[in-house]
Amino acid sequence: MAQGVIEYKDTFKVDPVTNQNIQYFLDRFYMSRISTRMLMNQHTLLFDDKSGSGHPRHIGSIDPCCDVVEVVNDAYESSKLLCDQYYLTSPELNLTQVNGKAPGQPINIVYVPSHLFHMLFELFKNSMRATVEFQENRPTLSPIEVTVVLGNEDLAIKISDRGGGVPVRKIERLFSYMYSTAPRPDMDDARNTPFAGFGYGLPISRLYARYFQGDLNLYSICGYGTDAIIYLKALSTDSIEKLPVFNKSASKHYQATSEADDWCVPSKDPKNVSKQSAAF
Ligand code: P4A
Repeated sequence: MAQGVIEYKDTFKVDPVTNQNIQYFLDRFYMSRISTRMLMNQHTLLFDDKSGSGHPRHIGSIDPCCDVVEVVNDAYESSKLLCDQYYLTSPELNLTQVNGKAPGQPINIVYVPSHLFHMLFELFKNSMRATVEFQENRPTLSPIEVTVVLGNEDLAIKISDRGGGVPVRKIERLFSYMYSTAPRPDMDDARNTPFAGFGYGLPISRLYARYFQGDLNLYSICGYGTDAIIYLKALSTDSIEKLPVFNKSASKHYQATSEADDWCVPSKDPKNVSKQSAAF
């Protein structure tokens, strides 16, 4: 898929309409893929003759008592391993947990731990990279602050870093298949192999969150740092599989986009500034 996007970009120019169409198509395509893989996985895990394989508490890949903080720690440690290997340093983890439903009790939800790990690992890699690169001249690195909160309806995981942040204008691009597709960096350069290459990490992570009715958002303060928040449903009765449908409304998405924009575009050409002010 990425190769296809690269070849498209090499042949045609990148425009907002194409970006929107590719985003719409690939979000739905990858959501179908997440669902298909989940179904295949459940089948093989549940009907495999090798009884006793897999976790005794799990139902296929679903953990009915998923320890969220444990997955956060696992994902942090895995990302830290990579970060130490490439930068010879890594930020510490500062974790706060608030169980708003049962104060003082551990935080457990019904969830697929591998999906949660995937999202957290991606966000930790981003936060570590931003922190190490932004604070390279400092003697100590600011820790990554993680807050896990279980409420009545939502479970939220906030990952805050002091990695310098991203301008608001560029946030959407971090989730764009088209803008984040770039030819792979030279594999000989060890520093550029696993830690770089933004790839599809963020858009796919957001799909994992949305797959069970959650979401993944980035709130960045340019010049300071970034907060990434994963929202999941606290109740398994709300965690319903989200799937695309392929109908008339879906095909309409590709047709109606060539019309003119319904918002004016500010001109960046300084020659036009006086003309615009004159109009007022
Ligand atoms: N600031 N903040 C983030 C990044 C920068 C960031 C960043 C420069 C940009 C690109 C990148 C990795 C990090 C962050 C947390 C996030 C996402 C972005 O979850 O601190 O890879 C190309």
